[in-house]
Amino acid sequence: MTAVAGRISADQAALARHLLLQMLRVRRLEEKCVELYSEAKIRGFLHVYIGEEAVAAGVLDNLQGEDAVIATYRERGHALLRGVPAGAILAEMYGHVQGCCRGRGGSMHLFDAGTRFFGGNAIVAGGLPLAVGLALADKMAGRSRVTVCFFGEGAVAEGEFHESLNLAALWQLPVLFCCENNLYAMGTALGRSESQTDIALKAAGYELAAWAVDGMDVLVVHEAARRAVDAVRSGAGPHFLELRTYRFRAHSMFDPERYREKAEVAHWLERDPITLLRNALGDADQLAEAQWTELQREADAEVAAAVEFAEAGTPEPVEELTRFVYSERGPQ
Ligand SMILES: Cc1ncc(C[n+]2csc(CCOP(=O)(O)OP(=O)(O)O)c2C)c(N)n1
Ligand SMILES: [Mg+2]
Repeated sequence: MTAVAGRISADQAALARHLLLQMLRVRRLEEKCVELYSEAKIRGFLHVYIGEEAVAAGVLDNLQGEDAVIATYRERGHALLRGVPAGAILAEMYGHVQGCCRGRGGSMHLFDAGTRFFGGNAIVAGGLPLAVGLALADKMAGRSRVTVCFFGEGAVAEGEFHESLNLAALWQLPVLFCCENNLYAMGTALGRSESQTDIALKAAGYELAAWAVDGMDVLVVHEAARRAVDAVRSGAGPHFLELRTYRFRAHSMFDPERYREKAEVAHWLERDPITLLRNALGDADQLAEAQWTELQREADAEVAAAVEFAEAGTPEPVEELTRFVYSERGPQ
């Protein structure tokens, strides 16, 4: 595995630039959401993914169209990189009908069956049993699909985590668990709630392959995820990645952040996954200033178009609000 810290070869440069753009797209969208939230254009909860972009970018790049993805309430980046249009995401944040859930889901419940992005889940660990169910269905139907489930390390304290890993291993299901270990569950540091803080070790106790990975180094994440996804797809049973990362912003927009030192945040900011990769590419003469400018322009243009789309949208008419309480498809 070549770390970002190492020199990037010419062969790797195209992939590295591609992943840099993916991370930048997420970063810019998240920054815009913070801005729109402070202008009260977005209401309700907002949990941003800034700092953790290498995880979603490195993992999702290895998936195929028929695979399935599940994430948490910090899921805009996962949705975007899975292929949900930025406009449909932002319109959802505005509560507009043009959103991917007609504005009914909002920040924590993005969902898009077309790209097999099965949420967005506000319940800590709530996605794991869903992922196991999707993987069980694929196994029973003999389909060679992979289900990838992202969740925070806070999920380890929930029963669903243990039940899901146990059943996935017992039934050898095609699922990849991706634990985004950013060291905090709201204001609770991992060591204050878990006697064993080595999460990969804990997962390995369920008899599945589990690796800890530097979640700030997108090339390392990409390589680890490639191996894991290939193994799962080839029938080698469930795999587990503990991606060690850090969120640069508060837990949500309502968090006064009294539980961590500024020096700790500053330390992790030095390992900003975007800066790390940009510098490594520059050091290897694989990213000219004009190329970097172009990547930023591309990410900014996508977000600007998405804002325009969301702003032009409309809320659900009041008379439509009771639709979808019951299925409109009729008996199957
Ligand atoms: C079952 C459940 N219990 C409590 C909460 C309240 N809650 C919301 S986010 C959160 C912390 C989760 O932390 P983690 O899983 O590490 O994810 P992160 O926010 O760090 O990405 C908690 C406890 C919840 N949403 N669901
Ligand atoms: Mg966490």
